[in-house]
Order: sequence, then C-alpha cells, then structure tokens
Amino acid sequence: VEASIPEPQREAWKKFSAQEFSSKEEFEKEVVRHIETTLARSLFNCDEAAAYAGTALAFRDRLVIEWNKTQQNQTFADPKRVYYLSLEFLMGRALDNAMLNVGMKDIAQEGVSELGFRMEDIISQERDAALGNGGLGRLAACFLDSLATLNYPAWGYALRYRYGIFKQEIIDGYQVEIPDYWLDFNPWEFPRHDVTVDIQFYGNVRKYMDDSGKQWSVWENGEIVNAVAYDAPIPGYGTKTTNNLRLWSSKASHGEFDFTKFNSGEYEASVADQQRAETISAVLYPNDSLERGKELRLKQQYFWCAASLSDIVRRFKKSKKPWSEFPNQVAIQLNDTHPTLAIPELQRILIDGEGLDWEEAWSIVQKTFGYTNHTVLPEALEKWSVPLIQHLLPRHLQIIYEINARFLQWVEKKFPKDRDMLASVSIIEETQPKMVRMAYLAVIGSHKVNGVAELHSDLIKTTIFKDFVKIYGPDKFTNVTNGITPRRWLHQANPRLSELIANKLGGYDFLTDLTLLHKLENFLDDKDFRKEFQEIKYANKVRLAKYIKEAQGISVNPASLFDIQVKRMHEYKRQQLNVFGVIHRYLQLKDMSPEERKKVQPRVSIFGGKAAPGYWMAKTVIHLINQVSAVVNADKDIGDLLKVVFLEDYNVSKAEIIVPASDISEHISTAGTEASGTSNMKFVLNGGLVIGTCDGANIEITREVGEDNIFLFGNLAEDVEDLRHAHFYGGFELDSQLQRVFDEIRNGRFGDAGQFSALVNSIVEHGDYYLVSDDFQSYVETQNKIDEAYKNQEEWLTKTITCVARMGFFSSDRCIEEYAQEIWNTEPLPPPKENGA
Ligand code: GPQ
Repeated sequence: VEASIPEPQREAWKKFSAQEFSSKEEFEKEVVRHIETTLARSLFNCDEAAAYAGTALAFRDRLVIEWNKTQQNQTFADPKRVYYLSLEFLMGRALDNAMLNVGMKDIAQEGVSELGFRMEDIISQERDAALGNGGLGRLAACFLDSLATLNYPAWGYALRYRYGIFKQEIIDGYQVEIPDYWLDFNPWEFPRHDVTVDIQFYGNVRKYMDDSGKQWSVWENGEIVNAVAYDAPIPGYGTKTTNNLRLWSSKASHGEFDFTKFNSGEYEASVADQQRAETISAVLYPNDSLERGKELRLKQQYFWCAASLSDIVRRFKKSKKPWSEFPNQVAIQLNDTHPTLAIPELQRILIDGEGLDWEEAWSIVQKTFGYTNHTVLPEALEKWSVPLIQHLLPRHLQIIYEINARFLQWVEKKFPKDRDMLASVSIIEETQPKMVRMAYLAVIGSHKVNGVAELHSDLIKTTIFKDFVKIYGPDKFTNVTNGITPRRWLHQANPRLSELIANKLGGYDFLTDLTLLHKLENFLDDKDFRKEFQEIKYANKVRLAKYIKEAQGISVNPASLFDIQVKRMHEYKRQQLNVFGVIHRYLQLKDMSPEERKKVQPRVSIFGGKAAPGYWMAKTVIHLINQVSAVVNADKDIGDLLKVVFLEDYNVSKAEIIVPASDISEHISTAGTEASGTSNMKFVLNGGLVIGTCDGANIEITREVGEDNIFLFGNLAEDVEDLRHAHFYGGFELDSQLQRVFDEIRNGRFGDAGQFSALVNSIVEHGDYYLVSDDFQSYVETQNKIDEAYKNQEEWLTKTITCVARMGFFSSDRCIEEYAQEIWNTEPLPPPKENGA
C-alpha cells in the first residue's frame, strides 16, 4: 500500500496545500523568504548569487506545484506515455526558461529591481546544465520543451553526470579542458532517495527447469550497484503541463562503505567499492560523433537503460493491464544507439522475470521501441566487443545471440541461400574479436527507424541500412526533420525580435504555431517594421561585440558583416575550410592598395566550438584559428577590414547571445556528412543568412526560404564518392589560391609551421577525405557574392525578413507532432480545467 493521506484528513491537507505566488509582492516575499530561511542569509549578505538562488527557488516552488498536479493527473488518466532515452540533454540554463514558460518574467523583473538587482545579472549567475556534447543533446532538450508545451505525457531519462561537458580554455592558442563540476548549487533537481533500482553487472547465468518443466535462466552472482533517481521539472510554455526529466545517479549498494574492511584498518579498500560504483555516473563522455569502446561507457549505458526500464515497467504494472497492452501504454524512443541495450533488457525482463514466452515478449519489444539515427559516419557507429559484453552482461549476450539467430533464420527464408546478405545484416560482425553492431540491433528491435532530415533519411536507406530496407520494406524507415524550440531560440534569445513579431501579428501565438510567421511577409514594405527589424539585428551585434570584448579582449565593429561558425570542432564540419578562406581573404587584403581596400566589405569571422580531448586534428584547427586571429587582428594594414575571433567555451547560454547576432552563419560540411544540423535553423530564425553546402537540413531550409535567400556552394552528396576516388587514383591539381594559403602556412606566417603540417598534408597528401580542395574555389566565390549582396542593405534586409517569415516548418513542435503520429501513436493529455480553488 502506498503512503498517502487518509480520505477524511484530505480536506485539512487541501486547506494548507502550497499556493503559487501571483503578484509582484508575493513574488518578492517568496524571494526574501528563501534568501533568509532556505539560504540563511540576510539583507547585509545578499549578493547576485544569493539573489539568483532566491529567484530560482521562488520559481521552482511554482513549477513544483504544477509538476505535482501534472504527475497526479497523468497517474489517474494513465494514458500512453512517451519515454525519451537519451544519454545527453544539453539543457543550458533553466531560470529564464522557467520564467518565460510560466509567463511571470515581467512581474519578476520588477520584483528583483525593487530588491536592488538587475534580472540579466541574476540570470547570468546560473551555470549551464551541460549534460551533452552538441546537436544530439540539444535536440533532446528542445524535444522536452515541445513535449511539455504540447501536453504530451512524456519523460526524459538520462544520467546525472557529476561532470558535464568540460569547460574549454584557450591557453597560448591551444584548447585546455577544465572539469565542469556543476552540482554545487542546483535548485532544479530533486533527489528521490525512495526511488532506487538495483543494477547488476558481471556474474553468470544459470539454467533450471521448474516443476512444470519450463526452462528458466537466472542471472546471478553479479556485482550490484544502486541507481538513485533525481528529477527535474520541465515546464511547458503557455500550459500548466510540467513533465519530468529523470536522471540516474550511481551509488554503492551497501550503504556508505564496507565496515568490515574499515574496522580491520583497510581504510582505502573500504571506500574503493563505493568510489567504483559512483564512477559510473561521474562524467559525460566528451566525444561527439565518435565512439570509443570503453568499458565504463558500456557500464553507463546499461546502468541507465536498466534503471529506466525497471521504472517504466514498474509504472506499467501498477495499471494491472495484461502484458499485451504494454506497447499501447509505453512508447520508448532511442536517441541514437546509446540506449540500444534497452532492447535486450526489456526482452530479459519479460522472459526471465515475467515468464512470457520468447515470441510474445519479442513482439512487445518491437512494438515498443523506435530508433532515431543521427549519423552515417562509420567512426560514429557503435560496436561493442563480444568478450566485453560476455563479461559485463552475460545474459544480455545470450539474448542478443538469440535475437540474431531468429532474425537470420527469418532472413534466410526470405532470401534463400543469400550468404552475403546474411553476413551483411548479422548483428554480430565476424571480426577478431567479434563485435556487436548496435545500430543493427536497434533496427531489428524497433518498429520504426528515422533519420533527422530528408537527405539523411534517404542516405541511411541506401547506405548503412540498405539490406534492411530489402528485408523489411521501405515503410519501416521514415524521416522526421529536426526542429528547434522557438521559445528558447527566439523568444528567450531575442526578446526584442519576438516582441516586434508579436506587435505585428497581434500576439504571441506564433510561439506555439510557428507557421504563423509567414504573415510577416505582409510587412516587407512596412518602413517602420523594416527599420525596427534592422535596429534589432544591430543591437544584437552590439551585444555580441560587447561580449567579445569582455571575454576575448578583441574590439570588433558592429557595423561589419558578422560571419559566424559555432559548433563542435570536427573535420567533417570543415572549420578548416572556413579558416583557409579567412587566410585567403587576409592575403588578398594585403595585396591591395589602400584605395582598393576602401571598397572592401569589413568582416568579423567568429568561431567557437569544443574539440574532443583526444581528437588531435580538431585541436590543430582550433590552434590555427587562434594563430590566424593573433596575426590578422594585430595587422595595422587591416584594421576593421578583417577581425578573427575564437570564442572560448561555446555552450548553450553563449549560443543565446551569438545566434541572434549573425549576418551570415556557416554550415559547410562535406555533402552527405551532416545528418541535419540544427543551429542552421536557429540562425535563420533570428534573421541571419546561411552559407552552406547541400547537406542535411540546409536542403529543406532552401526549399522553405527559396534559393535566392541562401548561399549554397560546393559539390553534391552524389558526387562525393567519385571525388574521393579521384583523389586517390587520379592526379589532382590543387587550386592555386588554396596552394598559396598552404604556402603561407608552411613558411611560418602563422607560427610554427610544423604544428600544421599534418592538417595541410591530410589534404595534399592523404586523399583530402573531406574534399576541402574540391570545394574551396566555390566557397571563396560564394563568400565574395555575400560581400556584394551585403552592400545592398535594403535587399539584404528583405532577404532576412523573408527568411524569418518562412522558418515556421522548423519548430520542434512540428517535429514532435510527427513523432507522436507516425512513430509513437500517442495523444496529448491537456491539464484539467481548474474550477476556482
Ligand atoms: N549528432 Cl551521431 C551529434 O550531435 N552527436 C552525435 O554523436 C551524432 C550526431 C548530431 C548530428 O551531427 C547533427 O547533424 C544533427 O542535427 C544532430 O545530431 C541532431 O539530430
């Protein structure tokens, strides 16, 4: 029996039940109360950090009240729920988002100023929740916002890392990684010490027969680690729905430490187990689109999948529905292959725990899961060695083999004697050691597989999953083009633009129906509107210039063209192409007479992004950018004509300042390599134009905004294979302009040339895998076109307004509706109407 207040006493409870503040005075009272009592500080001892804490706690109380109601409502209605399993949630800051979603920011702003603070300062006290690497993690965060806003009963499940993505410092031009211990003060999480799950590792499998002659397998003698739930409220915008993000933290299963060892003087050994257990959720792996088969990473994956599934199954069992109803109550989405172990884990629970037979269990599993693929890059496709899984998860390995055997038998019937087919789709790769191909297991265990933009979804059907399309038919594979939440990426990051749009469209409905933006095209000739739109862009550039000065000490002129590339550092994203272009521009400027220079469009080239600590080539590119920045910015001949900035420690909260300030942003991956991209959407939604390749969502952005409003360049995905081939087998001649760039790097113009020889050689000697040389000329020409286009400010403005008006498609709300209808088969559960109290 669960603890609850007996019926007759509930009236007393309700009478004293927590109330939400609803006026400025009540808000201030709550802030002061929290500072004085929760934090034990006084008005003589209240700095901005304390003011942040008080404000956050006041809003937290509001969220908690709605959160409790939402959870209660969902428990009573017991609808089908969505569970989004993602090893990454790149949430950024929560306070501003909470204020805007709850709709009380204005009141709070006045309140804090009466108490002597500025809201911006308070907001910037908060540390980012940086539990992710890049696009994949931020997508998960946007999805949570949309799920709550659209009233879907949905939970996110992840790990409570003690250290998020590292903080990046640039020292002498090199990236240095600093640990991100972010939990000092985190008012947004609630430990649930009563929600714990025992997770087993290692051990062995024993088979036995029960009295009825049924065969059972037990996994036993393993090591047990405790999973403790920590919950964070996820408020929807303009709705009371407040969903839950549940993060699991690992803990030793036997209390604090081993007392036997402690008492016999083995102090270190006594805490070793405890530390080993806590290591599981200690740190986020900082690799983006790159897998390394580390045992600890596999432990993380299983720990999180097993804890989440146990939680999901427990919740289902409370309904007392038959198991056949499970897929009608539960939809689990796998964000990439990281949670694929959830598939054999659910099968294990159903057969070993609940006694279902294999077929019945497997049909439930397949109906429950959907799998989202985020890359076709071979180095990012997860594989785990069979001996490692055998050691860590012996029962799961048996189940994986059984899944594979049954699948291959079925394939053999469809394609008799096709040995190549069997070898190519087998979950087990017959290498030394054998490897488990996680993407194949995810495809086989799910009812739908989706890519994240049209081109990408087409590519997975013709490359990595080609044979699975033959086996299952094309309908199992679908596309859901990514989206972004307009709440954070327009309303919060660019409040003035959001307000201008609201004034023109008669309210903020566009924030929940982004397609309404199309009406802005009616104002293309409205002089006041145009002027204000332009002024807002300028003000956002001033704001960024100020930040660049504070953070990097570089003065940039906001009247220059701001050209921005911020994203993870990766060879396929081709920051090297950008910096080679910058060098080329610099050399051209140096060649010019003072007269010629006067005609040049001044530019600021802004870069930002982290490199995985072990990704040496990406770190070299960071170093080159910083060297170029030092040389160019110090050159008196150049002045404002070109400035180069590497912004340290790019993260979500910095993106909120950077994204609204672009004239041009760069999305220049080798065609066919960027699954979607999502920052491209953010920049355009904020009135910046794109220079990009025909890759990922750039293609759909072009379809929406029109070819005249985007600067596309470079080779197409269909030509990439031939071009790579040509680099290896045909002689190719380096473009003379790129040759000159390389000559200057090699002669030491940007510092010690030896530092950059591997980077240059990857292009001139080792096959130029990312086709930098093939696209360089077209890139430079397109940048020149941009300079020309920018000179006509009126036309430029028309382009940018048109773009904003046509971005409606890229809301993550649209995206979530597609998942709900095509993959999850779920309905929203709106909050009940409240009558009076
Ligand atoms: N993405 Cl496989 C990541 O951010 N990390 C990863 O490990 C993988 C993919 C990105 C992908 O590169 C972008 O093109 C997408 O827009 C993003 O996922 C979200 O789908």
